[in-house]
Amino acid sequence: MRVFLLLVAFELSWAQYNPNTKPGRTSIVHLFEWRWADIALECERYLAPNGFGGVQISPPNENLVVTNPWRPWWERYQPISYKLCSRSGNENEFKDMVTRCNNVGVYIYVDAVVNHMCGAAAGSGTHSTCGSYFNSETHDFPAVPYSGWDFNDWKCKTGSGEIENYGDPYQVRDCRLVSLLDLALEKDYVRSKVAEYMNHLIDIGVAGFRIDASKHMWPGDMKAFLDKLKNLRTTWFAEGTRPFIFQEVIDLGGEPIKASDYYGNGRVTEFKYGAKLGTVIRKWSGEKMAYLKNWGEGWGFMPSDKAVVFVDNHDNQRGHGAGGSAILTFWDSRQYKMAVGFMLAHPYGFTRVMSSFRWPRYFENGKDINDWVGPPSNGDGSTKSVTINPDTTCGNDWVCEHRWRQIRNMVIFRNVVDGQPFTNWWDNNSNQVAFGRGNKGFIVFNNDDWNMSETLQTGLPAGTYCDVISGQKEGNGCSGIKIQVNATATDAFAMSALTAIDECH
Ligand code: QV4
Ligand code: CA
Repeated sequence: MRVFLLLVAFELSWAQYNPNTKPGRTSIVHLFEWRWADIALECERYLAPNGFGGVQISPPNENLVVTNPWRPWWERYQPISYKLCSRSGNENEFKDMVTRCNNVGVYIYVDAVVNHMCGAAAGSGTHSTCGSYFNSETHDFPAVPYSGWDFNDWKCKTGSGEIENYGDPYQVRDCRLVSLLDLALEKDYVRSKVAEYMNHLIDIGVAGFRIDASKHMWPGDMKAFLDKLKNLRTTWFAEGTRPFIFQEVIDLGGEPIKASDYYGNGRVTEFKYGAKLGTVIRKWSGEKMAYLKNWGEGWGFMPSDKAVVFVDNHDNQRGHGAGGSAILTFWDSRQYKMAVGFMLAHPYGFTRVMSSFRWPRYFENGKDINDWVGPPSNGDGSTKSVTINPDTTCGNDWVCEHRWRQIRNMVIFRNVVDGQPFTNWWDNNSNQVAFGRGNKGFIVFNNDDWNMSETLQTGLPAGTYCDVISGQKEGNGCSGIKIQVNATATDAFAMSALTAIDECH
């Protein structure tokens, strides 16, 4: 009997680390600020055919409408209610997206903002995305409903009511993050409301959650609402499947709150990953790619099976959150492609690809004063649709990094080499490196300022391969570089990635 109980407990918690993506699909993409109607189309026309496993979406619940500055992207992190009603669309559009994406095997991961409601100075009225009334002074959110008793004010001990010192875990969990009204998650009522919201999403068919601001919630309070979650819909998922959970905790070291405090609830975002990889690819602080030989836990990162990894996210691509100027983004496209290529080729962590919109970036004294600018929008504030150009890139200022050939092909590469060991590392003790993934794939990077001509051990079966960075397999040929793999070796010249699926013969 005891053994039986242990097994059940193990299965319940294990499932939350499992991203629930379809077998052979190993990455998700964050379609930041996209409309639900556009995501549904993208699942069908692009993500499913190219092997993407899922989409992280922007918060789907009703939020504060901020007009000064004009409709910033960050208004979506100020909840007013749990109605599915935002600039991305209404509940019907949300349901249509989930159904259509699920039907083509691309799953939806919701950004759940449950640590807080809107900022204390938001005021009162119906300036919210669904027109629900609220009053931030009296802490009234009748559309949930939450009232004064459901917030942490009495619990927070700082004079300002704000988090003043990240060295004090009590402040970080019980006080306000940038004035956002902090929910009393120790109350069963609040936990139930949060779980009700998340279960509503599970009923519609989502596969998991990014949990925003997890550092600002006690792991035990989170466990309490996570334990109330249902299993996923059996229309699309196996009986007994638990929602995938990944928690946003920024742990760059040096604070008492650690990413490891949260392993019991699910995976955790590994923010050291993008900060370090950016530093290496930029060759800052004496770093070089040769040092990537022991990338992963060897660099002090969390265990691979707990980590969600990414080169940049919606915060640090514009100077919010963690990582500072080391973070690589689409603005530095060549180095960015190298970083994303490295991430997708390397076995460490569960990978998330970023997909952004362009904004009028403008630095003053080292700070981007337009870091607030919201998604491409019309005069009335509604979000513009994602148009697709004849060359498959996106219009209307949507960047669509996930459609860049090198990134899309590396998403496929990761699927092909899934489960294969990290093998045949080579480096020139500088910034030329190469490695294989068993006998399925091989990748070469040249981030030095000089050409590279080497004969390398690839581990691949002999044959002719298409490099999927410079081009890809087209018909019986390669649109980019063609590489001959002899019995054991190949000549490689640039950043090249070879996969068995792109064999030319
Ligand atoms: C400001 C002052 C306050 C003041 C208040 C008065 O900072 O001290 O009391 O005005 O009105 C926006 C503004 C911010 C403003 C706040 C409240 O930028 O200046 O406070 O609203 O009106 C996003 C943005 C924030 C934004 C927030 C809410 O990044 O700038 O705040 O949304 O709209 C830490 C956390 C981590 C967090 C990261 C950014 O540990 O959890 O900071 N990351 C997540 C999300 C992020 C989001 C939040 C958390 C909050 O990824 O996008 O913040 O939900 O590292
Ligand atoms: Ca809190």
